[in-house]
Amino acid sequence: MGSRTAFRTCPLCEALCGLELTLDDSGAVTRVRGDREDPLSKGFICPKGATLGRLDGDPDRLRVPLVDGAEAGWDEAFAVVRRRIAEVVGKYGKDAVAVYIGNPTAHSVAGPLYAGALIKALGTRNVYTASTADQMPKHVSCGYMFGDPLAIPVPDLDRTSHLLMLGANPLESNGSLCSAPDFPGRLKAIAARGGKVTVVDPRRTRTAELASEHVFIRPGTDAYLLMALVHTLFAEDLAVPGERPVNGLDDLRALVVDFSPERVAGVTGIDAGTIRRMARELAAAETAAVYGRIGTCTQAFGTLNSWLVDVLNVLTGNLDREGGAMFPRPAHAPVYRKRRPFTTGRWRSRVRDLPEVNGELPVATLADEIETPGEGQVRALVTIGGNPALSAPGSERLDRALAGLEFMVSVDPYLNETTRHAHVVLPPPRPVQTPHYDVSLLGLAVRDYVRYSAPIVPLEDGRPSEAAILARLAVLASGMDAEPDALDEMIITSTLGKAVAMTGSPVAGREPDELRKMLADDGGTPTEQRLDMMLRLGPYGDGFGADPAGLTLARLRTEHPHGLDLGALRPRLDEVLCTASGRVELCPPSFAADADRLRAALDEPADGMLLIGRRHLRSNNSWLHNVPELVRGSNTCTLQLNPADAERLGLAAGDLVRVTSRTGTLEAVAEPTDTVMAGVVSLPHGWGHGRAGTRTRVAAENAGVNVNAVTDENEIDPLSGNAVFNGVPVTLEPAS
Ligand SMILES: Nc1nc2c(c(=O)[nH]1)N[C@H]1C(S)=C(S)[C@@H](COP(=O)(O)OP(=O)(O)OC[C@H]3O[C@@H](n4cnc5c(=O)[nH]c(N)nc54)[C@H](O)[C@@H]3O)O[C@H]1N2
Ligand SMILES: Nc1nc2c(c(=O)[nH]1)N[C@H]1C(S)=C(S)[C@@H](COP(=O)(O)OP(=O)(O)OC[C@H]3O[C@@H](n4cnc5c(=O)[nH]c(N)nc54)[C@H](O)[C@@H]3O)O[C@H]1N2
Ligand code: SF4
Ligand SMILES: [Mo]
Repeated sequence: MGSRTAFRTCPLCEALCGLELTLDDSGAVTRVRGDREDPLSKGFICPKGATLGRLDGDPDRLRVPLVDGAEAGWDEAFAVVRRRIAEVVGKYGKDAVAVYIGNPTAHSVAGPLYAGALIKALGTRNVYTASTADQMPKHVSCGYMFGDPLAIPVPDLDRTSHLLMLGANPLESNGSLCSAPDFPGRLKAIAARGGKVTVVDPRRTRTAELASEHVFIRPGTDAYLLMALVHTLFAEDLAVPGERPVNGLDDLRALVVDFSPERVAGVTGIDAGTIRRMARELAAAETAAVYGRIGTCTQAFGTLNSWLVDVLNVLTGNLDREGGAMFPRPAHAPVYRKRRPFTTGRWRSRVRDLPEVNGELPVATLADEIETPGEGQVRALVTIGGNPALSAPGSERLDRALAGLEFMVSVDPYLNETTRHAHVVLPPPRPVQTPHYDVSLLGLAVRDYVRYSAPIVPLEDGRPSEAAILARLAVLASGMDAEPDALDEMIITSTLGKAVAMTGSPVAGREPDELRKMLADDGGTPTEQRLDMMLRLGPYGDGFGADPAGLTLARLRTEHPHGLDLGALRPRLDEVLCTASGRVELCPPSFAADADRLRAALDEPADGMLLIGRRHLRSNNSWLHNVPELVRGSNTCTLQLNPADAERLGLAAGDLVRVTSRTGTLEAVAEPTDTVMAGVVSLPHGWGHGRAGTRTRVAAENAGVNVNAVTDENEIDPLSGNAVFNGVPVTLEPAS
């Protein structure tokens, strides 16, 4: 049998590795290797990427729509969705239809390009995403500090000489809000060039082991540590923001006065001398970057943490300079765009009165909105690539709530814990049939880089791409009687219309029809034409011929099939900054006010056992447990605890332990290990498979337990609405 080779970006995690796939005549993937010619990943690959072929060819993947559990044609399935959504809107109004968008949507072209149109067409305020179970605090902190929630500085890994990393474990996760293939190699290189990596984590992770120094911290107390670091910089005259335009320096100085290293040592478990040394090292380093990830976001003080991380970057003069924390410049995002300064709370949730953030409401309150009767109650749900029945805080309650919806439609390749509740499931095609361009992630990469992967295997007749599925949902939700392509046409027309009217745009003053024709002349699907438009209007684009050497999608496809390196990150704060004041806001009033909550909790540290999460290299949230190669071997869904705690509780390795919290109870296998600090227990998320009505056979045999049965949907970071997965108070006892 013949075979062929194709190249594409791995769609599974934020590392953006280039892959080399071998396919047989039938279009099945027979081998996956790292693409050595990819200028960013240079052949790096992990076990997940290596098994992409198994995921792609998974026999449990749905091939046709399901309507009430039975296979159906596409037209029939869309007709049911149209009718049922119209019914719910007719009876209860637009807010009765909620949307939940999950993590894989951030890795697709379809999500960023079409989900917004769907939300607009539905006209609902009930928008939920995995962001409020993840990085929303970072959006809020960057929104208020820099004016743009998407202006997230990333550590300049390849040039920094000092990296302070909190709540991140890139040796398992491969990095997040910092796209860097071979993150481990890049960390090792810091030490090799004489630099230092310090890791702050309640567990001695593989990343901590690789680091120059590991500092244990009590879960949920990073804000105290960060406050004390800022305190020390001021107290020792080490705060030097340099030329950067900043506001609020004096307010900040006053705010941190109470948080001396001595004052926070007890609550954090870190002695004052260590904190002071950490601050001095940060200030003394030639270049340094502070980087906080999910361990610091999914906390009661998630926004304060995310803010203070960048405060440290500013105060040590490292924001927006080589080797510090820098803003990538994605090729598809126009820099001439006008932006309104960021604000939250433009509307509030009905039941718990929680503020809207970034156009959405906290997933932690989705169950409230479904269960609580009254005007505006959620009666229908659209999910796109999400599994909140496992991933949301307090998810067992949400799982029950989903069962009570009048209508639910899911765009998802699997019948899993969430989609089993859907009346209609619309499966997107296989990864190799799907175009790939990282709209959401290229703006977080450690070098400016761009890559487009065209589909390798054509779609079967009549099978829509995921983009076409979302476009069709948007069109039907708007009540239009049009083809899905009409949506792309509207968006292209409106974008070009704005671009020609805007000073500073590369096409200012030109004729939109002429530009439209140039896109059409290059061919491609409507989705590709939109990508082409974005690239051509972007900072490296050809400006529709204005810069003949500039980027177009066609050029990227034909001349750079392995991706294109656009260089190391360059300072660009002036391009990014869009606060009302035009300066970096170092001490936004709502953050300063939230520091009162921090101060209040200082004298009442949580006692008892605290639960945190963890990730394993061979897993990816809830949905790679159906790949045999990734679940083979020892059980990773164990409750890790310190040997001293295990002994006190009479638990030995392999014993079943009952974990109880305010919201529920679960039983897990105990794994005593001194990598976890005393008083802390850790259980990974994304498990708890094998439920009735699911169709993921391998996962069912490796079910594990759902940690979110004991996390608490009532606990959130108030500024961002983000879920609190770390520092959950639990009690333990041997299970009989
Ligand atoms: N293999 C694999 N890779 C993944 C994923 C996966 O599930 N598996 N998921 C992807 C997704 S969606 C994301 S968002 C990223 C996340 O990427 P990372 O942020 O790197 O995620 P984790 O590996 O969970 O690392 C978080 C660390 O925070 C620590 N931690 C817990 N509580 C606290 C605390 O209170 N303070 C501090 N300082 N640390 C704490 C944990 O012990 C853990 O080591 O990973 C992505 N990559
Ligand atoms: N306790 C605890 N809970 C957590 C976390 C934690 O650290 N601890 N982490 C949180 C984080 S960071 C995240 S991001 C969330 C993730 O939360 P979710 O996004 O809700 O959950 P996933 O497990 O990523 O589910 C992904 C879904 O997308 C589907 N899917 C896969 N590929 C595609 C595709 O190409 N198209 C479409 N349409 N669907 C696809 C899968 O079948 C699956 O149903 O979980 C959060 N939950
Ligand atoms: S590190 Fe991430 S992007 Fe790279 S191969 Fe693994 S899953 Fe894919
Ligand atoms: Mo995530």
